[in-house]
Amino acid sequence: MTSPSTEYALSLLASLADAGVRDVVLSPGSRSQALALAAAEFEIAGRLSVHVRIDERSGGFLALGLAAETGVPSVVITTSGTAVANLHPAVLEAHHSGVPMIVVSADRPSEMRGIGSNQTTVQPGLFASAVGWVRDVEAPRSGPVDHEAVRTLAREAVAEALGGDSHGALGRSRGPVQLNVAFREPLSSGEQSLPAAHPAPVEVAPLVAPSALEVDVDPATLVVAGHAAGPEAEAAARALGAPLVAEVSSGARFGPHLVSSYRALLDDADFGGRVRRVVVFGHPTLSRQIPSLLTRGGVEVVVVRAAGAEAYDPGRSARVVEAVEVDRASSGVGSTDDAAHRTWVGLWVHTGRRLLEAEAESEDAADGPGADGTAEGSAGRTEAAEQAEFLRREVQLLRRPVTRRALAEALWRVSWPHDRLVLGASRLIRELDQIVPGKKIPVHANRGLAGIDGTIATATGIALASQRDDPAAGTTRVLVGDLTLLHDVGSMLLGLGETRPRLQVVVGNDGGGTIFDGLEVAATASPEAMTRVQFTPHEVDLSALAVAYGWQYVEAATRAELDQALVARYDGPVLIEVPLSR
Ligand SMILES: Cc1ncc(C[n+]2csc(CCOP(=O)(O)OP(=O)(O)O)c2C)c(N)n1
Ligand SMILES: [Mg+2]
Repeated sequence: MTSPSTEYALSLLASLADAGVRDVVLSPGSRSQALALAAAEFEIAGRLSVHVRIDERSGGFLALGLAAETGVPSVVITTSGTAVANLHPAVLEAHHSGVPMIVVSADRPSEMRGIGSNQTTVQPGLFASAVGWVRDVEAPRSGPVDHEAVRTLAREAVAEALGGDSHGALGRSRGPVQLNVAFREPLSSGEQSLPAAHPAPVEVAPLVAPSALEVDVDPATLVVAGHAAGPEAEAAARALGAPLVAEVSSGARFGPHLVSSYRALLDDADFGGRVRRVVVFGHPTLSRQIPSLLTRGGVEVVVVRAAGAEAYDPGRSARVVEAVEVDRASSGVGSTDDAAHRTWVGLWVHTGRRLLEAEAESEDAADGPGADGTAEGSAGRTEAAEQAEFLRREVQLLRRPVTRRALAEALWRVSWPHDRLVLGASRLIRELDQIVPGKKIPVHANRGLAGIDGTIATATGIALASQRDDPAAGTTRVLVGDLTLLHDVGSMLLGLGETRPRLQVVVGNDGGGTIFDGLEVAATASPEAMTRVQFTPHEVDLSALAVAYGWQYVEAATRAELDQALVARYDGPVLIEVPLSR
């Protein structure tokens, strides 16, 4: 005889799989045993991928990474009590970045709540406003399961996570939902008979009419692509005849309108100062120049609503629209191919490029050859001597320690559209944002709340999903600072039987959080105090951590070693440590 708990769990997982769910992340626990054991059976039957993690915080971010890559809601199953609360960071990030996720939290039945029962708290609504849809399901009783009711509930959960209602209309942003399910003893039974599959994936189609954007007669429009803006931003910049400022994780960092060194240009009166209209896609978070431009007087701001829960509107005065369509006719400007628009875009693009080149040259000069007298002019030399000199310099360069800039450049150089790049919060993502040229690399970053938590788990989810779904998928590389790695080091734990992703964790180790060295207060505060409470120094042996978790480990102290480490073939995940100076 199967228990009502197991019958219900089988029905629920079958319904979620039918509705389109593909990934289930779970952690061990007693109250959730029926769901976990059922999930294992669905995996054997090839109807769900199951990922097991001991730590729910890792599990939550793993689910976030899986959903970020697939666009399909992932399910994360927990037992009762603090286990549920450990999902909170991932749930918040999912809410703010618009990633669909279904939390299925197992709970005590109503008669056991509110009386001090073991491992029992108030679970429905635990995530407060970060979760828009919560259902508290009464513990299943004996008798046949109402499959139709379960199916409706599962479809509603999937639709809500995708930002729609059960009729498929897009109502709000994508994000996390919570299905709290009570279970009574017996909590499961060993016997499992899986309901037949009736796949009918829930689809949510946006029903919005795009708002028209006129091309300006005197060009003064700028397109900003923040995190996850997507290729629409690039297309809009071209259609509008506008320069494109695209953050590194925008998914729009390419094309002929892309502007380099945008921070300096936005600060300049002849560039940023001449902007009269900004069209924002995605969620910009990486510079102070963008919010400052959007809050300046005399600048019209159009924000195309991004995936996250809140529209980006630092000046609280933007026209927020769901989608845009460029309207050439009504502005009277037949084409953006006129001299005025070409000049406007060309100035931004060329000046930005020149600024970037000049910066690169000055960095090369700062740490380049010269100390040993090799930087003198080459007048009067033979071609062969010059060539030899050039090679000698190149070799010397390769032997140099890695700078943040060199690290960012190397990572960008080795990555291609079939790879995935994940960027942790802190200095290194900003380094990439400042210097890397346009290239269609899929870049992910948890920019909803820009936490340093969960980055390894998120990247693992992206690696696992991309490598499962795309036979041509390359390597997932995640670039993190040392504190970001240490914060989520538990996510390096891959239990026996878990798929080992093709994942490179590249850690720029400067012994603490050097981002805080750039705080204004660092100039006047006590250096000891700054070090102790902000930099938070450590001397963790990262190679020993890799050994402990059964990962491969490579130290890349020079540029040559780094290039080699990034393109080498590994069997499973690898930790690449790059020492950086504070
Ligand atoms: C969960 C969380 N806690 C704290 C912070 C604040 N924070 C931002 S960056 C940072 C330090 C990052 O250090 P590291 O990863 O070593 O990068 P570095 O700045 O040294 O390159 C901290 C603690 C945060 N963003 N998220
Ligand atoms: Mg650091």
